[in-house]
Amino acid sequence: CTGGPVNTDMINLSIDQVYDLSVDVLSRNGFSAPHTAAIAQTITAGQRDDCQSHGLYRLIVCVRTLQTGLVDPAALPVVTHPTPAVVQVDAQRAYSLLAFQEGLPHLAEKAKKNGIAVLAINNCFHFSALWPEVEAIAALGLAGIAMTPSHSWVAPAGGTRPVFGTNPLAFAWPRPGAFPYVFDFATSMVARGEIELHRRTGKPIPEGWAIDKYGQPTTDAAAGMDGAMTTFGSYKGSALSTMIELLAGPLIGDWTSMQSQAYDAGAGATPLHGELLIALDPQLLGRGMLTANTAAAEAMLDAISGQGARLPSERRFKARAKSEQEGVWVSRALYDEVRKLGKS
Ligand code: NDP
Ligand code: PYC
Repeated sequence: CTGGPVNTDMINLSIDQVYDLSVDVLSRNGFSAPHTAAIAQTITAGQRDDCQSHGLYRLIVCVRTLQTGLVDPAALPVVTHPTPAVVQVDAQRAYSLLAFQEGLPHLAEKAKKNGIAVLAINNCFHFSALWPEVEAIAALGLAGIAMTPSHSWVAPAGGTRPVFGTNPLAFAWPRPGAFPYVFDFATSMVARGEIELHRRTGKPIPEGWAIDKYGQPTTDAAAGMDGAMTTFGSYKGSALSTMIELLAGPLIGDWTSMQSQAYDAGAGATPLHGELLIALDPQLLGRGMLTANTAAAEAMLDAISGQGARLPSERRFKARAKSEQEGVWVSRALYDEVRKLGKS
């Protein structure tokens, strides 16, 4: 989700301006106040952290999806408690973010009672990066894992026809007095949003990201979107993506990416499916040695960064600090397109 270089075609916005613009676009287009706030917060966080594929650009996708009539802009999530360690939130075909907000306190409470807990979100349209959610879990002192399917855009390693979604996997580990350790990546070579941004700006994509509809490697973003994206790490990414389909799909009574794609039937809406989140409590699982365990974890993480290797999310945390000081840079073309969506 990395950003591009800053140049004269870009304009500077404060973080508050990004949030206000998001609220304006979402509310004018018909999202209810709670959904508007939840979506605007996540889009603002994405732009602030220089995650261009999941920042302001996603407003265009949200509005386009709303115009298909498929997403419910106001449905309230319904929370149930099937077991002491499981909270299930039915998003009722609205976007996922309000369902996550509703489910998070229950997830944390259950993890702190049981050592481990699961939040299953069902029936949600899902456009967002997963790091804000695992970071929120880590902020409560818990380790967090999140995963979700999407639309079947990605071919399995060794194949040429799309089966998997871009299926992100995110993990956060709470660290004393520091940002948590966080990774969050698509199990495809890149997020679909990244290829879409290349297509929109007419840039070629690097070799290896996608194949065309004849199964041939391509550097043409549109041809790659018509064909199939590839998994990262060959058969390893393919297997991880399969796991995500199973755990965040049939395991929790929800759709695979193929089912989401079939339901969409060419409408071009955000994918509709489930999301699985797992929280683990280091206090309860650590055999009473929290201080020693934390020290061991810190020593291991320091051994990574101590040799100059960068930790995932370091770029993002640096971007966050910079944005908080200087605001964010947005391409004028994107800004103009987004602003038009807010005009009634
Ligand atoms: P990237 O390949 O850009 O990076 C993903 C992760 O790897 C980040 O944690 C990033 O940290 C880290 N990273 C990148 N480069 C390095 C490096 N050199 N050393 C160490 N760590 C590194 O992202 P993707 O294109 O795979 O995914 C982007 C986003 O898209 C994710 O947030 C994901 O959740 C979202 N997404 C959402 C989907 C959905 O259905 N909702 C579907 C697919 C993706 P940093 O951020 O600091 O660069
Ligand atoms: O960028 O791959 C992606 C994506 C799919 C759904 C939301 N983001």
